[in-house]
Amino acid sequence: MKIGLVGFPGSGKTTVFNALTGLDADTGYGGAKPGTKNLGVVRVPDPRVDALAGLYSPKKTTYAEITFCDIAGGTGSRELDRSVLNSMREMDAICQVLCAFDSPTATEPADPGRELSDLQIETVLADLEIVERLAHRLRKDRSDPQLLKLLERILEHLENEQPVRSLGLDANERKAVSGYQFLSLKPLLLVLNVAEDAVAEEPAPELVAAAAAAGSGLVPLSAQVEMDIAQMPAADRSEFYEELGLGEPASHRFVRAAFGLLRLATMLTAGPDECRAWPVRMGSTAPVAAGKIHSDIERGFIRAEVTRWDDLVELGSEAKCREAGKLRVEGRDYVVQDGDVCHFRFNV
Ligand SMILES: Nc1nc2c(ncn2[C@@H]2O[C@H](COP(=O)(O)OP(=O)(O)O)[C@@H](O)[C@H]2O)c(=O)[nH]1
Ligand SMILES: [Mg+2]
Repeated sequence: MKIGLVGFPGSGKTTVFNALTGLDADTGYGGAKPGTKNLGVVRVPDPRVDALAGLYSPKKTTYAEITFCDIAGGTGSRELDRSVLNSMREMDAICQVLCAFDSPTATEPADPGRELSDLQIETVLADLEIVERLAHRLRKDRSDPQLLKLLERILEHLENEQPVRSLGLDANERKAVSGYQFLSLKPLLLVLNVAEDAVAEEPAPELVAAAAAAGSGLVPLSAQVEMDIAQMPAADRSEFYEELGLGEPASHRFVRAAFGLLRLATMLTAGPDECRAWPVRMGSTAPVAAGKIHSDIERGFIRAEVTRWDDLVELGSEAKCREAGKLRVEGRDYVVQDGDVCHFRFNV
């Protein structure tokens, strides 16, 4: 899964990137050329995988991963470079960093609400351009009246300056337009980058409301503090988190919010070879989830043997779970639940 960090210059994208990845990309004003990208991969911490690994002592333990892409935004203060919009299309989700700290070099006070609406307008206009062109073509050649009807609904919403995300498309409608990579339909997570001394404060109610209206989640954090701690030796970090009353690294809070926003559930597999977390879309049936592991398993799917991860850890083995009636045999219609440990039977 790939999440793009975007925002206006100086909002703190690269600082957030460093905080999330523990890397050391260059921060500061005016440095990065538009379209420059930093890439970093973060392991999703998961105590369920740890517990299963404790049980099986597997040769390999694999966590889910998120790739972060810090996309530099351009030089004007309220404009994004075209290359940024193009890079955003390649992402599974967008994280906009909103500046809420008063920076010594800024000429105006921080206005995160305005940054949110400015970027929203840019993505809405970019989508509008595509939808107008498509709708025009479909009106002319009359090849797909059903798609045209859907596009006209989207067009009207965009003309009202609303993101496609808030239109409430159903699963089939989303599928019908998924190839167009609408920017304003991509899941959006907002990071509110606050001053060091404001971490404990609740975000302003107007901003919370604006985030909700945009169909997005809001995670407040102080990027500078989090970056400084993330770059310390691991052994020193927890002391600082406690001292600052932060409890846990921002990356943990961020990753949880991102999973919820992307509507991902974690399927687990466990055994002496490997214990592993697999992110699957919520609502995935057993064969579809199995296809994440290998397309052969999806194709030859016979059944899934499912235990809950905590039952398995408590009872100690699949055999014990079977005896205790805690191992279920599920067919191809079964919808995989977050925290299911699945063992698939399949024909090759
Ligand atoms: N005081 C303070 N400064 C920050 C914070 N986050 C970023 N900065 C500073 O703001 C400047 C711009 O940050 P940077 O991450 O390079 O922004 P980008 O242009 O969005 O990548 C840098 O000098 C950072 O050190 C923060 O939470 N508090
Ligand atoms: Mg930067």
